[in-house]
Amino acid sequence: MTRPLHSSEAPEVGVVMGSDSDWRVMSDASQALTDFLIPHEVEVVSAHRTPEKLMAYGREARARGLKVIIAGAGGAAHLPGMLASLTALPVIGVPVPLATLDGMDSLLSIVQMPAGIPVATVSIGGAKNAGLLAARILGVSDAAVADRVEAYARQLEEQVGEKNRRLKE
Ligand code: RP5
Repeated sequence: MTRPLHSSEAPEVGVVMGSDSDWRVMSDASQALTDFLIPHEVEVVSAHRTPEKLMAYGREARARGLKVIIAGAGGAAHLPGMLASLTALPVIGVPVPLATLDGMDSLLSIVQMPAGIPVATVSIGGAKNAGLLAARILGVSDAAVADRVEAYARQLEEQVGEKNRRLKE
């Protein structure tokens, strides 16, 4: 499954997941990136079922021009941590909740990285924030993206203001 959005441009973010069954959660990351006009690719890479692909993806990501990797997995969720060990790119981990254990297994296996190999872990099922965090990282060196992040923050602020006005009507 490769769905490069804005396909005329080289992808800047790799959205990877351990299984196509993770797409129900990970599509939120892709949507956020699309909303911020960030070219990205989507790929299933399983740490356990496709270990050779995992190694190649991690080792080649930087040379292919990716700047951030968002990796989601559930259960024994080794994908984000393994990718972080294979690349110097920032890796954002998304714990995908499965039917058992409510995603606590995914969260703990992604967040408990050994010192030296960081994974920026978002909340269980927090794929949207993973996309937004990737936008903020890219925004450090891309003013147009940073402007969109600021505009989005103002939009959220206005929404809260509007809700407060309605409460008081
Ligand atoms: C993990 O196993 C995947 O990330 C997924 O969350 C989970 C179940 O995968 P499937 O059996 O649905 O393919 O590696």
